[in-house]
Amino acid sequence: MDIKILQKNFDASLTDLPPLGMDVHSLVEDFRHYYSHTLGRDRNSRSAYYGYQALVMSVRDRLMERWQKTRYAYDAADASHAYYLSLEFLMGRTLGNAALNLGLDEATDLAVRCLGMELEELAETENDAGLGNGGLGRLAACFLDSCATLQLPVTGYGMRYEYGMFRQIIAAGEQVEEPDHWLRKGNPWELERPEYTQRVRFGGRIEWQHADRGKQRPRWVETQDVLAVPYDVPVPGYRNGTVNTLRLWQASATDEFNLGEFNAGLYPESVAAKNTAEQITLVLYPNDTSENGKELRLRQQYFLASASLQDIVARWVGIHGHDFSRFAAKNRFQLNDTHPSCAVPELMRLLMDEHDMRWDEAWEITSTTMAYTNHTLLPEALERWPVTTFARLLPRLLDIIYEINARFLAEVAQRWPGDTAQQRRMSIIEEGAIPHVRMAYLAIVGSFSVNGVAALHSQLLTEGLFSNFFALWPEKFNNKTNGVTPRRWLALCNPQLSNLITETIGEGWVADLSRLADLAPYAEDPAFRSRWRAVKQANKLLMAQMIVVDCGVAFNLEAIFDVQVKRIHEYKRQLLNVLHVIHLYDRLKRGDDVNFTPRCVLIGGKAAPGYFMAKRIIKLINNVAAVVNNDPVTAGRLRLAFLPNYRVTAMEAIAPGTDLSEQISTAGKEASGTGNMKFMMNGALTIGTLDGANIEIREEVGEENFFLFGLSAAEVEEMRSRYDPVAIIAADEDLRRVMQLLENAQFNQFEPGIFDPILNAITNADDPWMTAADFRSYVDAQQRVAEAYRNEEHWTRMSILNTAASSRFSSDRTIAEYNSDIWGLEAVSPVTV
Ligand code: 26Q
Repeated sequence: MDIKILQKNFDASLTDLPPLGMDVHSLVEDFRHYYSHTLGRDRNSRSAYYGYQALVMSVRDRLMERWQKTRYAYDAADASHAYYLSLEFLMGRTLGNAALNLGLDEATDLAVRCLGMELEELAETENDAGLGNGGLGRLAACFLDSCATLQLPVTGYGMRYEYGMFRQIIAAGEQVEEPDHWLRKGNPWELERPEYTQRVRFGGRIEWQHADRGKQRPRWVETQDVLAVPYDVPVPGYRNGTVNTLRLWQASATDEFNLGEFNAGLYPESVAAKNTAEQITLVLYPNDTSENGKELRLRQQYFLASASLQDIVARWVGIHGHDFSRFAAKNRFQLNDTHPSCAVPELMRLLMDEHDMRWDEAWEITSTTMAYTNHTLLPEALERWPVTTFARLLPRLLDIIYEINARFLAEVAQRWPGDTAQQRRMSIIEEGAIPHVRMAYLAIVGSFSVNGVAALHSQLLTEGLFSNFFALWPEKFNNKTNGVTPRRWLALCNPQLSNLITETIGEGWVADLSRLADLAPYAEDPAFRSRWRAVKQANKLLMAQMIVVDCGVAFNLEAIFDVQVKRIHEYKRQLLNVLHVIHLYDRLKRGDDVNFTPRCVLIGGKAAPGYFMAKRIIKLINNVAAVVNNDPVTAGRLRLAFLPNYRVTAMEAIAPGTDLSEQISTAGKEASGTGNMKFMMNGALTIGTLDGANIEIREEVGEENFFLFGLSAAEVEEMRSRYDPVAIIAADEDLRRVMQLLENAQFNQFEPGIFDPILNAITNADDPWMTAADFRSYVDAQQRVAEAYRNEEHWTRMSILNTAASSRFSSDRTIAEYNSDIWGLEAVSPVTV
């Protein structure tokens, strides 16, 4: 055949491939083809692993065609685009979610059963993509799902860490960290894109060169360069033909090794540069608060910001040439906390140094395209970088930051004439023995939008941490209460409840969670309640099976499943939870057990490897568990288990089986929380403080369906100066007994003194988390929980009402608000009907 004709057909077929079948038969065909022809396995070598591989290839083909169509549709619509820049994307597993969103869930199930295997056992072979610490990283993943479901042109930019969040093992009650080499078996969900490789520069110095009209032009020279190689991950919307992109950067050395040194016999030296370069994406930092000053972390942050912006700007230039007049109208950058905030000076640098733009024009573009989301109020968590580190690593960026600051401080001086103290307070550069760059201030000054992640959090930002900036620019500040995707966190993780909901109110709720409100009337229907209860019991059984395997503790299915899973942090007060368990244990020991409601308490979460107190709290939980679970007096009535290696996939089994969700942070400290929302969607009741999104959860479900306790944020601050935990303990018989058990080493008989730091923290008048202050109120609320649980019908009614009232906490609602208030994007459908 003539090559010309072949070529023409080939081109046409690239744009106009016939769609792959979405029916069971097409899928089974492909599955068999990949299993036997591509992987070379047969009926004598059935394996879950190869079954998984074959299934992924079949599903992936169907993602690919939609992915391409989505890109074409965005291009054709000349659509505005938003970029979600984040050092973390906590994606978890992909197969089940991809099958659900493509509408292939039943077909995949049947295909696997043709091979005599179970879908679940195949899915279990997939590692979690654990490229994040906790809430902030998982929020980014939920947001991507919602953007694709709302058909918004949004691309995630992140890091392809070779090692994700460490695997947590518990040995002798203590946390041991193991590396998470999640890519070892390969990652079938990513597509390497070497053609879009970018070069990121570090170090060196600035040389000023004469340019035309007497202008000086900076040249950044003698740099150490690192290549950024993108890997694209498809992000399917819910059954709508859209597949968006998550682009993850991997660092790669510019040269394999230094040949000169290699030839001179200096082998280790010859590969040193390669190692330094590739270190950048080697491992995720496992801290969920800023560990300040670590140079590698700043390298990571700049690497992400620079590679992403270069990629975006290069694409713009490819289409529009050097005309940037519409750039600001067409692009938005959402900064996930300050971690990617180097993007502000980096965009300035690219526009000025690489594209010849003048300051004012570059600043107009930068400050109308950047938007910043804050995720914490804790002052110690705010990012600061020593100016010296910046000067060494990113000299040109520091120059630009100084210039941004100078112009900004002039504005401050105009607004508060003569008030130099105000200038010092608001300066992007914090003066002192070691001057620092304040990344949050850089992000605020460089952005047109600054948001918190729950109503209380946003209010506290404008009243406290950022009040000066709020006074200057009130219009910049806004709230975007977090949400979670109902696809993963209800439809996928809780098929039984999903089926019951769909049977009752139809299937529209998955893409429109407001429909869940239609469930509320059924709370009064005894037959429905009984079905609801049966689903919860079935989910409790599944959860208990996991717990017995992973913790070696048998949970009683009649008991309240009382769960706190999240990062271990003093402000989250896992300690308060343990004190309550000790109190219940003490009651049983004393025979104070009339109407005792059986309770099984599960606590799970990782501690930052360098966080001493958090690790000691894990040890306490495990030691208390060992005593409580082995004492015959607790039989059938009280259990405590610590779940090792809490992660996205674990939550998928936990949320459906939980009765009681513990959201017990010191008020004013938890920015939002998102686990609280997952539990609520799955019909758990919340025991919680007036903190973060708990407040909004309570508003939505009604105070009668929420167990409130503790001081409010205002009361916490008001009480601080006169806080006297020793007096509180003395006045509270229950707390006194709990403290005595701890002091008498009931939980550390052979480990003297190990819990002294915890005892000291509780009794310290300066305890920032005021654990003792809320103990009484917490125990009383738990007593109300226990009583409520004894009335099965009433509890079930409340459970239904929680799910029914959870629609506000869909990340679809959150993203719709980001879009209408910040991004202003138009939805684009790739389906040409
Ligand atoms: C910063 C610099 C150096 C090293 C690490 C970090 C770092 C990394 C991760 C700092 C913070 C984080 C993560 C913070 C986080 O997860 N915050 C949570 O965000 C959720 C989503 O908005 C909220 O629901 C939680 O309340 C908040 O704690």
